[in-house]
Amino acid sequence: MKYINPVIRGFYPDPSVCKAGEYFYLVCSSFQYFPALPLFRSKNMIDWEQIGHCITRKSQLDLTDCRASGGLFAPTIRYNNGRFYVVVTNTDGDGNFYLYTDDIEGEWSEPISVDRGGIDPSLLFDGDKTYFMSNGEDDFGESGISLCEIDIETGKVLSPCKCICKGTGGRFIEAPHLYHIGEYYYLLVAEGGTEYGHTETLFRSKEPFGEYESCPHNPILTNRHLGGYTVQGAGHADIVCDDNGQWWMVNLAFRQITMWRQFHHLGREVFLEPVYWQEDGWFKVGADGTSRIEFDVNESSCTFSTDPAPYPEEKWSLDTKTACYLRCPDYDNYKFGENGEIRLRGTAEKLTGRGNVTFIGDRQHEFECAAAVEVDVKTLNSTTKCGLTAYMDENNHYDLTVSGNSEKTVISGVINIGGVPIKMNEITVSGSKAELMIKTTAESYKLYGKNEGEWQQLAAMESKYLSSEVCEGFTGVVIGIFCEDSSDNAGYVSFTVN
Ligand code: 6LW
Repeated sequence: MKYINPVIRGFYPDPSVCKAGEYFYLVCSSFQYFPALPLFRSKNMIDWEQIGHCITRKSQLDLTDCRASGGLFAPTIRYNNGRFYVVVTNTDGDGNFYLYTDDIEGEWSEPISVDRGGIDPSLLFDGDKTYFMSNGEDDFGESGISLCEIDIETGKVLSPCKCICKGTGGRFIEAPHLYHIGEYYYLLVAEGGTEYGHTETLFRSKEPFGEYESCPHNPILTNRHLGGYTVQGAGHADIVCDDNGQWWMVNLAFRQITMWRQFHHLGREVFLEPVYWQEDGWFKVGADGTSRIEFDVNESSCTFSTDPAPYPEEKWSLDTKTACYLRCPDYDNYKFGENGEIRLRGTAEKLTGRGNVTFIGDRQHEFECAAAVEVDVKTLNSTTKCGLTAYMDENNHYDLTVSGNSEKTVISGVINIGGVPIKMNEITVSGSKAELMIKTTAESYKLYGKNEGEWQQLAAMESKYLSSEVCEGFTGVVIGIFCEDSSDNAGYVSFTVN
């Protein structure tokens, strides 16, 4: 069987997976974006469909003033006795909590908090016990992966919390997942940090609280030695078994821009690796412990082909199932019409700020992407500024802005890097609509406005200035439309996504 990685492309980090009935379910982290925790479904682990989000109500999560790359870090999804659980940390709020649902297509519960520190929480359902783990300090001041038992009805901690693993020496030990398989408890953790030194390591013990022994071929997954290879940063993994008894690993990794450009701007993405159990009761992963683009998987081994990968060109759109907003959206400012029409009402909050700017976006999934929208200029106020943006965070985004009225509409290309806005070029257009387009390659963004039927380039900039290496943080580029209007009687501006 052949497949192409990433199996979910664009900013979908920290994947966690479980199986229920004929489907696999997968969640990712979402930071300052809302609705939170994108939820996917698949029958074969390769083709994933986003079916919604686990957090959809402000009562479940208030992201007011949330920092870029703050908010919700890595979640874990588990299924037990007909119920789904997702456990996660709000790094800008009350720490660790979980939600549950008995209907995966419906709403999730209100949060139940767990009075334990650390990030990257996970659960193991084991007989009548539920174990909770995270990174951080235990009750005795030891740092590493700590484990305790909780009451899954209330979230109450039932046992002392004990450090069970300190890793193999890599920095930032995190993302623990514990599995009871046969006679062993297997513990997967990430080490090395989520950048180019990322690794995944494996441990096992006959008792949940240890002693854990380290797998002789740790790290079981890393691309840190594959200099110049597209796929980097492999780690932060979870495993699951399919109906044929084949185990699979999902992990995050990212695609660097080009061979010699160690930057990534599409975020950390979801990669799939086959898992091969060994006679000694350990397992191996992927192609000799590496994450690759194109796998051909057999029962006992896999091969991979070399670059370049056949990634398609993307036509960006805004799908209400996958779209996201910043922090705490006021849904009254968004109205959805027919044929791709979206009407946005601006507020005094700006795209360059940390508030609830009127913004709706969708991830950029492919290096090569074209995003085009039209603004109905009749709907502009003299106080409106709106447009199309390739957005990494409030300080780093490339925008096409529209202002003016139906007699005189100005389209500008504005590059924001490090919080400094630089207006590149602008055009004045006439007619009933302002047409905007962002076109990307792996290395660049080009921004166009339409003038008398011709696309005119208004700005161009390298993609590396939107990368995590430059901007910092854990997210990736989201392409979106936005509207700002400081007047008291702001109206709705009509956009059409082409
Ligand atoms: C996440 C941590 C990590 O909590 O990045 O890749 C953090 N690893 O495990 C944010 O995604």
